[in-house]
Amino acid sequence: MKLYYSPGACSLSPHIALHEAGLAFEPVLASTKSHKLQDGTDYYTINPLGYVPLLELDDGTLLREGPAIVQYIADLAPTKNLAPAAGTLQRYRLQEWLTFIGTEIHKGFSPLFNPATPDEYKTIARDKLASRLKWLDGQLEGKQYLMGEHFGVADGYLFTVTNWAKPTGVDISGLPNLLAYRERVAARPGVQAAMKAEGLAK
Ligand SMILES: N[C@@H](CCC(=O)N[C@@H](CS)C(=O)NCC(=O)O)C(=O)O
Repeated sequence: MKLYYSPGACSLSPHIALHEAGLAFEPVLASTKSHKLQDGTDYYTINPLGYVPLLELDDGTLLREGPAIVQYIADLAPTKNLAPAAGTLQRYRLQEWLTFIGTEIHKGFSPLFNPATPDEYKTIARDKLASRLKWLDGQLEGKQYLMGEHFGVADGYLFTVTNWAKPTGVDISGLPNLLAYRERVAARPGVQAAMKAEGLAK
């Protein structure tokens, strides 16, 4: 398998999932700025949408969209408990989290990275994110991970997108459960390995 990624982008989430699953894969850097691979290939010829993550299976099949990709990875390594079994209520609970993270948090941050976003809108986006993150902080009270005791693919995704709080000026210093959770996730060897591979940790 190949994972098309850009350092620190949302593709860190499947990158973490692949390390946590212990699967063999080739990371392929696809810059979100130049939309080129390191060998100069135009990334749009691989993903016409131009964004990461993208997973290329061994038979050449392409799978897009982070929440789908991480569930596919989790299902390849069922003994790692990265996702509850398909068809169970807990699996829908995971999808509930992945959708929340994707639509309310991930895409809440996106306008803050866009230099064309007017400052007034950035203020609105930061306020909306702050309210979502405050609710999330309450949800993490007394929990190790989003789904309870086990680390799962939603945790890799939430960790990835909350990494963006600092560079975008979203203040999470008053959210003790989220801060402790982020430290717990960051300390995992699979997370460290993905961070190192992307040049985000030593
Ligand atoms: N809907 C996609 C969105 C992915 C996405 O927003 N990727 C960003 C990085 S976090 C990207 O590659 N942006 C560059 C671009 O859109 O050209 C998913 O959830 O996987």
